[in-house]
Amino acid sequence: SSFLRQTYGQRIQNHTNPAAKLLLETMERKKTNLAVSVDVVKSKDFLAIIDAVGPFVCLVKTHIDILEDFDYSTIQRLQDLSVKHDFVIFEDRKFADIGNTVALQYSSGVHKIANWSHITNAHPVPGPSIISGLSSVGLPLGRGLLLLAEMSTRGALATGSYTEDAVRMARANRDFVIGFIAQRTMEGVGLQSHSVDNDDFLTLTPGVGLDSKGDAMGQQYRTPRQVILESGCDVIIVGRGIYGKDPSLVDEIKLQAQRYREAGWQAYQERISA
Ligand code: 5IU
Repeated sequence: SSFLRQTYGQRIQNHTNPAAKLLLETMERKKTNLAVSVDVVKSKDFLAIIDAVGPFVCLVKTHIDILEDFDYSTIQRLQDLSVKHDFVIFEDRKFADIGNTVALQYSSGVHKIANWSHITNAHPVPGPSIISGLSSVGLPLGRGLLLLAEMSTRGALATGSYTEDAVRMARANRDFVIGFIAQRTMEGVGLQSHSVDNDDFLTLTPGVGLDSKGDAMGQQYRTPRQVILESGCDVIIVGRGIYGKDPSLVDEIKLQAQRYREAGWQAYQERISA
């Protein structure tokens, strides 16, 4: 039977990767499948939003390269908040180069992503060598990788056989690849119809909004219910739907985080009891 009927807690045993286990444990412990994506350019706003949403999320997704006043002390503060509020860190780096280059981008530069981000992600476009490059850095540190199997944007090219090949690449690298960024579960994708899928991957899904259908730059939003219950995804990733336009409105940000958390958890409870 499907992994989608199991609780997050039951699914911990299906995983060996420490980052996958940590995420599932956090979801079970805090009773939340909400991740917040914090795309703001000032470190002060970045940290204030994370401190506000921290109690309600299992994971915080970052784009560390958009901080205009970045210095490494921001990372220390992010890590302190991750301990204070008990959430996993996911740097949405979307690596896409040859193995040797992504290994350097992951370990080095000013951001040193592998040092602090439990989870990162990569485009499968270069083929399996991108996984070996990243895993040479990340696996010894207990990190996990998500492959970008699909995207939320209108006209995305990651569809059909590209998506199926991404899933095959993941199945061949179960130690490091813990799941997908996708719009639906990849369970059974690319398998013969009679074969059983033994690989419990995590599906993290951006493009989630309760009040808007999209933005002016191709983003498309679906509701937590569509994502978790109807499409079998595991984590909803919400950005502007939660922090809106004004990062100083801390009470409003907390209210929105609670609202998305409830919607996501309700959809999950319906799913496991179906
Ligand atoms: N993101 C998407 N769609 C995708 C992928 C990543 O929106 O298919 I892959 C990122 C971009 C942004 C966040 O950091 O998720 C969504 O932010 P909003 O909820 O503000 O649209």
